Amino acid sequence: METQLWREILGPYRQAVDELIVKFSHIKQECQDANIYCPIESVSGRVKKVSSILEKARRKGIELEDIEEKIEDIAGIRIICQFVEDIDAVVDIISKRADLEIKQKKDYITKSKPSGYRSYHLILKYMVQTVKGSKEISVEIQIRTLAMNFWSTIEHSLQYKYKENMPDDLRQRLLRAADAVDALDNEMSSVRYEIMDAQNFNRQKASVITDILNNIENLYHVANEREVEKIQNEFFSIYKQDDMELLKRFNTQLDVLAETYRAQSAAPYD
Ligand code: 0O2
Repeated sequence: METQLWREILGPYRQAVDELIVKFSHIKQECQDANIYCPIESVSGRVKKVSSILEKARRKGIELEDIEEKIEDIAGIRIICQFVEDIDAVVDIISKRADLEIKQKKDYITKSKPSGYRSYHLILKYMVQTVKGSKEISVEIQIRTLAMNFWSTIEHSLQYKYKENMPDDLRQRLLRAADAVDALDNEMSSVRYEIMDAQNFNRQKASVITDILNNIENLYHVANEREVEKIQNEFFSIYKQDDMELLKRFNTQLDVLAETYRAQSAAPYD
C-alpha cells in the first residue's frame, strides 16, 4: 500500500461515515417528527487518521496489505445516548435494518476494559457504492452514554500523552472516576422515567406553540389585521399562564378559525 494511495483507499470509508451519519441523524429526526423519545442523543463519525492506522498496525503486528481486513475501525461512528437502557434500544434498531449487517458485538459495558473503559461496540459490514463499483467495508459503531463518553474522551487524551506509561496514581484515579461514572449512569437510570416525562412534556409544549404560531402566520393572509392582532395578544396572555391545557385549547380554536376561512375562500360565487 503506497502512501500516495491513502486518499483513494480511504475514500469509501469517508463515504460510509458520511452516509451513516445521515442515516442515524434521520432516525433522530423521525422520532422528533413523531414526537416520540429517541434513544439516540447525538451522532458523530470520523475516518481514522493515517498516522493512527499505522500506529495501530504497528502495535498489533499487522502487515500493510492486511490493514483493510484487520483494522475494523478505519470508519468509526459514535452514537451517544442519555441512558444505559438506550444503548440496547440502539443495538436493536441497528440489528433490524436491512442495510446494516452486524459482524461482531463487543460489550464493554457488562464487563469494562481493565482501564475502566465502558462502551458498546458493533462491527458492521457495510456496502458502499462507488464509481468503481460496490465495496464491502467494516465500520465500528461505538454506542455509549454521555457520562461514559465524558470519561473516555478524557482518558483517551491522557493515553495519547502517556502512551503505555501512564503513572500508576493517575491510572488508579481514572479507575475511581470510571466507578463514579457507573454510579452516575445508575442514578440517572433510576430517575429515567421522570426525566423522560419532563422531556416529553417540553417536546409537546414546543410542538403546540409551533402549531399556534403557524396558525397565526397563516391567518395574517386571510383575516383582517385587527383580528390577528387580537389573537396574537390572546396568545401572549395564555402563554404567560404557562398552562398546557389552555395552550392546546387555544390551538384547537385557531384550527377551527383557520378552517372557517379556508371554507369561505373555497365557496363558489353565487
Ligand atoms: P482511536 O484513536 O480511538 O481510533 P481488539 O483486538 O478488539 O481487542 P481493537 O481493535 O483496538 O482491539 O478494538 P477495541 O478494543 O474494541 O477498541 C477500539 C476503539 O475503542 C479504540 O480505538 C478506542 O477508540 C476505543 N477504546 C478501546 N479501549 C479504550 C480505552 O481503554 N480507553 C478509551 N478512551 N478508548 C478505548 P483505537 O484504535 O485504540 O483508538
